[in-house]
Amino acid sequence: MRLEFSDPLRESRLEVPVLAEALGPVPGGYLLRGREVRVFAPFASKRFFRHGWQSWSLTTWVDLTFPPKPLFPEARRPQADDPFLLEASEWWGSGLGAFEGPDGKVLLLGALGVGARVLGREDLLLGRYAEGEGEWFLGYGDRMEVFAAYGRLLPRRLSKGPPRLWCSWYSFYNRIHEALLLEVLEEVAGLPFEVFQIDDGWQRALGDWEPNERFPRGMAFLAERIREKGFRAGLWLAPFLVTPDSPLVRAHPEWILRDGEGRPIPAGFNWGKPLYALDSGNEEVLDHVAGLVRKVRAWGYDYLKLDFLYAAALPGAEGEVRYRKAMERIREEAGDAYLLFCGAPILASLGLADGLRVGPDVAPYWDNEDRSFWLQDPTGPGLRNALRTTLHRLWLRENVQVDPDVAFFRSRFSLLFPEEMRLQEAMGEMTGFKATSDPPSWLSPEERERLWAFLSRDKEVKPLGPYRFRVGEEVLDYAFLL
Ligand code: 9PG
Repeated sequence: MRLEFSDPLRESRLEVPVLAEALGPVPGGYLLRGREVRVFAPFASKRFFRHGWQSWSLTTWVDLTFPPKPLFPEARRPQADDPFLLEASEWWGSGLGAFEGPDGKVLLLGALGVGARVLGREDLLLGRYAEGEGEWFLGYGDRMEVFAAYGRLLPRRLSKGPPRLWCSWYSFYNRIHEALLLEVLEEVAGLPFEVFQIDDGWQRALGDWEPNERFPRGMAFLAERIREKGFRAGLWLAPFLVTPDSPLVRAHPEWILRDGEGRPIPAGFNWGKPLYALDSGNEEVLDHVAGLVRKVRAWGYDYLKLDFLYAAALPGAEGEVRYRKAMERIREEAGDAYLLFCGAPILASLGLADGLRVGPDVAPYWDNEDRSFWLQDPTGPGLRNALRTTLHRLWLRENVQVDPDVAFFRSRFSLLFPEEMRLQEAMGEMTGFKATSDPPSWLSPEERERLWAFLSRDKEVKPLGPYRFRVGEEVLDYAFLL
């Protein structure tokens, strides 16, 4: 069958052959249906929009002349992307894929259900659901309009006012303790933050979500101090992640996600240890995680950063239906708490998350070349990786509050140049999600002034091109980093 795209203004017409059941036209394109759909671009394209699976996974336009390179070490693949995408010798994307035509217009194939992948090969866009059938959107036209048309068909949840927050991770990492956080709390008290979020480092172990010895008065105590200052209290959790030595693994070996032979499915490698996932299809696991959410809410936390969520969807697209059910349960349990999903399968999180991290971690440096170049890993911490993937997911702003990760204002303990910091700061301005980890005591008076302005003033943002934006009075160009 041939689907016709016409552009009345420019009197152009494009006929696109497809192998799929067509359900009819929708604004900006057509609806298709099938387990597998094939779309043949009537033009040769080298540029393919490759959408990574979860928050940290590479999302950018790739050149189809060069096949994907293997990511090392292998032990890190499960936390970098849908393992299938990383094992394939061709360019597959998660949920959607697109070609850029000779005139700069875009032909986009995007799944409307969860658990799909899209291959880009020569003139072929091949979409496939890992399990069962589903619907697809096929659109052609101006790049921004096509992505917007697709986004309008995906689930939405827009909570009011993206948050302004202080987060402990990118200054102290896991070396946090009660006295330190109380000190920072005093420092930030005068600044227009809404949330004070405690990150990784408070818990006894993965799977053992009780305060460690560095938090002698407990987490409810801290939440109360935070609220006294007029902030909402935020807490980091990785609810579906464990390490082989977690007490939870000994107590409930049957909760671990395993393959057909009973071996734990690898969930990555971090904190110097291999990672395992809890089986999100197991009702007892869901009860356990729901209990955890209830517990931290009762401690007084109503902003939850739920991290490493891909673990609940492993082994990849095949696990997304199960993931979504699990997260629906958490959403219900959390009530009106703000849920920031991180390390999370992107499309399967829409409609459930309030905030969604859409790129890798930032760091107080531009790039770690050993990891990005020699290990061919575009998901490691650093501003360059974070900006690249975040830029290509800004079209999700109409569906969820997108979190570009924190901005830096400090020169202390940082290798960033002011121009680099500015590029990340502007991401906060474009998304409205304004966060930093800088303790005010690390800042010079000018830097503090800058942070104050960032938090208290919203700037007008106008796209001038795919990678150029006017932000307030300034024009920022991100094209060089791609
Ligand atoms: C806490 C951190 C912070 C951060 C999260 C997440 O190995 N990895 O691939 C990997 C990726 C991201 C990551 C940690 C490890 O960071 O994004 O904001 O909360 O966890 O540990």
